Amino acid sequence: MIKIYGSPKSSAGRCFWCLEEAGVAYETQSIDFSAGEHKSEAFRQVNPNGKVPALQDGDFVIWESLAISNYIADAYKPELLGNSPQERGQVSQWSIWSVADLQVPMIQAFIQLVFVPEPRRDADIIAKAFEKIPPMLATLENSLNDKTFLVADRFTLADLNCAFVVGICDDIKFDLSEYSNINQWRARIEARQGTQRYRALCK
Ligand SMILES: N[C@@H](CCC(=O)N[C@@H](CS)C(=O)NCC(=O)O)C(=O)O
Repeated sequence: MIKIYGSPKSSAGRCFWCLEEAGVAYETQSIDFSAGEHKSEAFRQVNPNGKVPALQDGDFVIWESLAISNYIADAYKPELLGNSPQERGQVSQWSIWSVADLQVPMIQAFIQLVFVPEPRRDADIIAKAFEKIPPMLATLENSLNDKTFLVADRFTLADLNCAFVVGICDDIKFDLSEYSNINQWRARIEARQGTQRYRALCK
C-alpha cells in the first residue's frame, strides 16, 4: 500500500488532498519533528533532504510535494493532470506558479503571523509580503472570469495546487472579500467530496 510521510496540515497537505481526490488507499506515517525524526538516518533513506512529505509506493520512493502529487495523479487518476499536451502544460503552469510565486509571500507572512510570537514579529516582512500578494491574486481572479475551474473547466491539479496555497490567506487573515471569482471557485472546490475528505483529515 502507498505510504505517505508527513501531516495533512503541512506542505504534505496537497499530497493528502491529491490522494483523496484520486480515491486511492494509503497509510500515513507521521514524523515527529520535536524528536528530530525528520533528520534521522532512517528517514533520510526516504528523503535525503530530511523533509516531509515523501511517499513510498511499493519499492518506489518520491519526495517534493508537487512531484508527489503529479505522480499520484499520473499513476491513479491521470485526468487530474489534463487530457491533452495543452491541458497538461497549463496544469503544470498553474501548479508551478502556485508554489514558485504565490506561495513565497504567503509563507513569509505565515511564518511571522503563525509561528513567531507577537512581540518578536517583523512588521516589515509582513507588510512587504502583504504587498506582493494582491497582484498575484488579481492574475488568478482575472483568469477565472467566466470559468468554473482553471483549466478546461474541469477540476485538475491546477485548482488543487492553487487553492491549497490560496487557503493560506485564511491562516494569515488576508482579506479575500474583493475577489469574487476566487471565492466562487473556492466554494466549488470545497463542495467536492475529495476536498471534504481531505478537510476531515485536518481537523
Ligand atoms: N519544497 C518542499 C518543502 C518541504 C518542506 O519544507 N517541508 C517542511 C514541513 S512543511 C519540513 O519538512 N521542514 C523540515 C526542515 O526544513 O528541516 C516540498 O514542497 O515538498
